[in-house]
Amino acid sequence: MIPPTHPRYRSLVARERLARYAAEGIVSLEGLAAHGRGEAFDYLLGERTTESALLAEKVAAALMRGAERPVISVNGNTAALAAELLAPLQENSGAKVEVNLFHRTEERMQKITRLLRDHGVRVEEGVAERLLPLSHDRALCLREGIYSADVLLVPLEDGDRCQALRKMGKTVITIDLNPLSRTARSASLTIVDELTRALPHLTTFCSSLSGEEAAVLAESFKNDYFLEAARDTMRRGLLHALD
Ligand code: PTJ
Repeated sequence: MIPPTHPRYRSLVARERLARYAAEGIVSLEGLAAHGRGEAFDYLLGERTTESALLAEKVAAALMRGAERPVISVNGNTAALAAELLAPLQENSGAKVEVNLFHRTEERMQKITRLLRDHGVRVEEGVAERLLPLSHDRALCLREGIYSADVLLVPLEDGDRCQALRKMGKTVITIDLNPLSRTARSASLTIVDELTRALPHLTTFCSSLSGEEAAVLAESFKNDYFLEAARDTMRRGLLHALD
């Protein structure tokens, strides 16, 4: 039991959760390594939502609200860390939720789907087809889900799939603590924030933005601005820590 007074309480709870879900086969072992990388970048960010990340979350909500066929793509880490945050986001954004895994097995697909459903998420069902231009199993998706989406939220994504989705003409929003990753650089919009901090903001903005404000935000953002702002915060964080 981790005491809530521990200075690193949030981080330790997240680790404990990921370890438990890894033991259950929901999170891949590779997912644990990916989380560690995320933690290192979050440390440089000051483990808080920066002003620019909050703006990116607002823009993301605007894009999702303005979409005709929004989809949230969920992997093992996202389900483990944020299953309870996805149902409210689905409710407010009107997005479909589809499970899409890098380390795909039928067993993991089922376990993750069950976990999400236990938390009130409506998960798309159907026969996955090899519809994305990728050689690995991330090419498998649902025709009426990811394949048909115009706007996709893909938290903790890998670079190849992000690029493939962009090439298909889709608007890709990612949540990635690493502003240097291929995903962060190739997405239409990158939220450089920790997943469980970002999702509640996104949910709130989906319901609070006026249609007019959403339209302006969706038209006028530049991903490079958000990446540069995150790099700048990290640069200053590092210099401060080393001083
Ligand atoms: O469940 P699966 O089989 O689909 O596998 C999922 C992982 C995460 C293993 C897979 O997609 C993967 O290998 O991802 P990458 O390429 O390591 O990218 C994950 C990115 O997410 C990295 O840039 C991390 O810094 C970042 N990241 C990790 N944890 C968080 C995060 N970003 C935001 N919030 C986090 N909690």
